[in-house]
Amino acid sequence: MHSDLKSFGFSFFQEQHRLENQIEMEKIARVISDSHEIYLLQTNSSVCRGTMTGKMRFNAENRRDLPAVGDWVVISKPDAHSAVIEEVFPRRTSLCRSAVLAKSTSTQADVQIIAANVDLVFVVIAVDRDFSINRIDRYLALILESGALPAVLLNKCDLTDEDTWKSQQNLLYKRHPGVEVIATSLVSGLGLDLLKSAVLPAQTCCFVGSSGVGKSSLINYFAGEELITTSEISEANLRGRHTTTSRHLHLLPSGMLLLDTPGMREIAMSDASSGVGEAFAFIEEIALKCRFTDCRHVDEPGCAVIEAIEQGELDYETLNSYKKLLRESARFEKKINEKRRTDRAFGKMAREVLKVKKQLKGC
Ligand SMILES: Nc1nc2c(ncn2[C@@H]2O[C@H](COP(=O)(O)OP(=O)(O)OP(=O)(O)O)[C@@H](O)[C@H]2O)c(=O)[nH]1
Ligand SMILES: [Mg+2]
Ligand SMILES: [Zn+2]
Repeated sequence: MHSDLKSFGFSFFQEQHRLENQIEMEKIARVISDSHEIYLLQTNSSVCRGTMTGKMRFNAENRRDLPAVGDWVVISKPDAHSAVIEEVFPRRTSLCRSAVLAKSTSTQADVQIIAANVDLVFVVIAVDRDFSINRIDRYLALILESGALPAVLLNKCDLTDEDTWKSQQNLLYKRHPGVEVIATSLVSGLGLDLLKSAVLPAQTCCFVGSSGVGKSSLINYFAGEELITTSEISEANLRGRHTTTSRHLHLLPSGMLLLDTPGMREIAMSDASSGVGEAFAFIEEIALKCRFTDCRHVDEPGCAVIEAIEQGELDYETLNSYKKLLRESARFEKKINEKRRTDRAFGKMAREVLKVKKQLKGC
């Protein structure tokens, strides 16, 4: 199997940064897996374990500043088997979700990077038990915000009749006309050739979705072997235990670069208002014709969106999902801004304490 960085997706974007900053090729690696801040790194010639420098950890204002799977990083190698991450290359795309826990206070707002520098993200849905249009809206908004291209895989089509998955597919085409929706089944083979043709070599593709929908099984299928452990949906996964527990980027012999992620129970919005706008571009286009530029599309006179609903060109459900996601993004943005202010105030205080300590030492 090739293991040079180009097959791992090193492209013009990274090369430009490398040249501008005069980074030697030997010092570059891609993060192919992370588990509690222990990273697996693919270098030009081998795979090694890596950690980040203390300075990087200390300077990180939030989790966005830490390395994530898919990142290109600058490393130093104290020995042949380990590496230290010194710097992260600018990300071309970064798929994030809110890491705000339901019960957390506003100061705990943070983002979690699901994957960096991904080109194409497949939202995997199991048609028999997992289809929720509002959850798909949410995924699409976050993917579009990330800069990657989204697609939906309606998997396990063998478990429902054709009418069921076709109506899910049509609903998605109507709601998100620009998004590819591929119906697949690993049992009947449906859609697998189409899926294969959607994945280009050296393009990084990521699979996201709930636990048990078949993300790892799809990657195994393309690998042609049991690369990753998968499991029957058991009591354990129904209670929320996932078969895949860490993110891992796999380079398959065919040249496919596929990133497996653990199932997500909750996909909370981060600051993604432009992604929401992109996912619902048709609503934003109609809204351009509203009389007031700050129209909330509730009961304002001259609201083109309400008019579109009355004319049957748009349904309430879709408008509600759009408004809900925008509200959630705005709430998150507010929280993260508050967090930044608190962190800055804390940083200022810490610096002042250090200054006083130094002065005292000098006495
Ligand atoms: N009937 C049917 N079963 C499938 C299909 N795809 C996957 N499965 C089964 O679904 C179960 C769960 O698959 P996994 O690949 O482990 O699911 P996952 O999405 O990786 O789950 P997590 O790792 O927990 O996030 C396994 O028993 C698979 O064999 C399909 O198209 N049809
Ligand atoms: Mg899995
Ligand atoms: Zn309006």
